[in-house]
Amino acid sequence: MKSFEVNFDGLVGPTHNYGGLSFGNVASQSNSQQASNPKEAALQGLEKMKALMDMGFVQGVLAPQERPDVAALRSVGFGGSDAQVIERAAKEAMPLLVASCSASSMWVANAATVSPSADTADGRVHFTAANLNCKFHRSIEHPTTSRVLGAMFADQDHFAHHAALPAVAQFGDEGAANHTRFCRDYGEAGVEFFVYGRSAFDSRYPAPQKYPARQTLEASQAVARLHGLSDEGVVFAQQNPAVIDQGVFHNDVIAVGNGELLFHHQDAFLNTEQTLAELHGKLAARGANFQSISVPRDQVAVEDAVRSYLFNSQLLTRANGSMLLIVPEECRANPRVWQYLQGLIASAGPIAEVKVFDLKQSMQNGGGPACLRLRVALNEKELSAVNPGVIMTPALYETLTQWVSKHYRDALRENDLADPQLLIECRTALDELTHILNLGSVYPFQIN
Ligand code: SUG
Repeated sequence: MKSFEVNFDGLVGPTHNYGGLSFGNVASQSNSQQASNPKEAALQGLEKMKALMDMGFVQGVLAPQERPDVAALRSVGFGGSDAQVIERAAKEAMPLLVASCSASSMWVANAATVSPSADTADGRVHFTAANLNCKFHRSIEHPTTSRVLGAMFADQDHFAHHAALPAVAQFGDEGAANHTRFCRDYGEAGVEFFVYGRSAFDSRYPAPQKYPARQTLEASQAVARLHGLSDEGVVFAQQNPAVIDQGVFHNDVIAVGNGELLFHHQDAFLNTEQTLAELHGKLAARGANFQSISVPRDQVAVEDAVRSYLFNSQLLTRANGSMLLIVPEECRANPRVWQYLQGLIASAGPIAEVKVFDLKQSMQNGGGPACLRLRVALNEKELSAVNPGVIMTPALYETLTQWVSKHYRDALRENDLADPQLLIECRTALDELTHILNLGSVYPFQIN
């Protein structure tokens, strides 16, 4: 049976703004308080989805969330009508209003961890929504994420959904941003690679000193257990704490993998040789020929990787078997990174082509091409069981582009978040979206 890797991209929500909410994420901190352009952000994301669809990849779309999250504000003591809740939060606790307005669900690499059916004990595709509990503005995503994923992958014969892990720092889970799957073919059993930033219960593991390590070993192990992965099908590795302290807040800021290839920075992992050897051995046992490309620090410093998001790229296998790297415009703007990429293409290795996309609106919050997509490997049968409303087509692209143009503002500043009209605009847009994508009722305002 044929199998595919489907990229589900997060559609940028109408409240996209620069709230400076993510300590440890250099872009989020340095662009705090700038005016954002939600319309441009959403259209940039849609352009990427369309381009991948036009290249022949199966492309999906993942809906944004209801923001401001009035329920989150109510849960911390703001009462009255919805408009009063927003007004009071704006007056008394602006940082909480900003957090409740974040469009951060667009970075769907953090929505969930997904294990394809070829890897799991019960032969179903497993999803665990990420609790994202390192940051308040992200910790409020998972209930709606679960409902949206449930509406997209509803068929219980093929899809199994797990609720987010316990909402404590010891089980900090950031989803697929710290998870990579290697395989010979998407439909064959592979090896799932979990990268964690620290151990919650074992003090022998080093931890970063300056910035938080969002993903714990214990969370990664829990996800592997929930998904029914075998010991032969998993590798756990610690991220280098020194790079977390330089702004590498997820593994997908320093490494990307696809098929049999891992493309990573020399300083990405704590025990690089051991990690690569384990991946090689376990993949060899699966009949796969694991390869890695290590980018040396004297060609691309960690700082350049963080600024350019070289590794937050999408590594895609084309029909002819060669690989394509989708990078953000910031890679072309960085002379060292761009020179490295020219050399990489000229080397006649597995990566044959680089394509550049303008994702500046998302990048300014630390979200590159890879953050914006959730990968789901599916066989033909599973693909036909996915809600067809969320699979990108030329007609859906047109409809979504018009929907964005109709409902989104082209400038948003902190003061605008206090406007109760913004909530009405968002709900109106999202209500229409659930019809376009055929999701049913998934948002709090549709349920309560
Ligand atoms: O969680 N930024 C996101 C970016 C997530 C990127 N995802 C991956 N690398 N997979 C985060 O830090 C910033 C929001 C703000 O500051 O307004 C933010 O949440």
